[in-house]
Amino acid sequence: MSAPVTYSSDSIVTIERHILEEQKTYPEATGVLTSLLYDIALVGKYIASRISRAGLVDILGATAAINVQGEVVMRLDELADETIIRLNQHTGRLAVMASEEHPDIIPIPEQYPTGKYVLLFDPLDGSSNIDVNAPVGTIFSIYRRISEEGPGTLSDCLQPGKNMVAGGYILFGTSTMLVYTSGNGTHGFTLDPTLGEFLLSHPNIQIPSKPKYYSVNQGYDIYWSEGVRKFTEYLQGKDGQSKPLSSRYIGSLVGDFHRTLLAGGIFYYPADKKDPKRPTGKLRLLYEAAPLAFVMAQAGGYASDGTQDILEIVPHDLHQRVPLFIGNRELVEKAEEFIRTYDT
Ligand code: P6P
Repeated sequence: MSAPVTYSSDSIVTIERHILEEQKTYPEATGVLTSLLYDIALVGKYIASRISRAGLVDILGATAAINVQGEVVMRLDELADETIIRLNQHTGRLAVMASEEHPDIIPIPEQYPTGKYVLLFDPLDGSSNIDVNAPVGTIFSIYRRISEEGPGTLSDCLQPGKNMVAGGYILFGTSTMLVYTSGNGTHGFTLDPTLGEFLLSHPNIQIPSKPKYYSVNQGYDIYWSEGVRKFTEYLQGKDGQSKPLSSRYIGSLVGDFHRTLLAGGIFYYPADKKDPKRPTGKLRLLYEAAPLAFVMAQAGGYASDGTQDILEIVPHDLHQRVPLFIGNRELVEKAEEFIRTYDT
């Protein structure tokens, strides 16, 4: 890993310039990944423009469509999904795509050339929060294809997070931010809507060493394991040893993750017994836990399923769910310790 790119404090750096500077640190780079990241930024600008008007234009309200997760699909979900597909399918950069909104892999139409990368994404996570104006986000991960050539395959998509070439998210909140890593540190860019540019606002993000918040849906603690309950009591200072952490929970993964990354602490969505069809919890490995784990690892944090590093898990299914504990390493490892002690 080469040293992260740095800039003088008074320079205005667009995401395009930052990505180009990063590309220069890889002599073998051909610029395809750079262009792919440009396209992700373009997706962010486009969706931001539509979301900011969501309250005004009649695109609120759920469609009749139900996605593969059995969740009612909001029209903005479909818009984000279609936008990402349409912006990327013809470029010749991708071998295959996969989306939370599609049960199977999304092949590149045969009239277009295929490329060497794989794009997995959750087009608009937390979309149930749109109607209440809470933050929502797009999460993406990029891999190199494993198959030699021609149409990409399911195996190209089922790679462990440690193979990821780049990953990140676009947060549509009080401002629109794009946070990504390509293995050279984690960097945040804020969209200046007047310029239509993502500007470098958070270079080389590092999770604060002093945790501030813990973030979990405590409404479901009756469904948790003993270890998770004990860990939560530890975070609340009920063991008499530790100071309590403050609690924050939005119910939108990208918003809860971003706060954890910038303020320090831990977010977790544990395995729960709420739904027998979902014994490992609600969050998906490929396009939620793994990209966020890569971003967090590059920011000095850690992500686990409660027993192992998220980035080491080899997926067996596109929409596989995993328990997720992500944030300061000391807290995530503490969760693993409680689970090892009480649940095994
Ligand atoms: P719960 C949103 O639906 C989502 O997929 C994530 O964005 C969020 O972290 C989680 O579900 C919230 O789930 O069960 O706490 O409402």
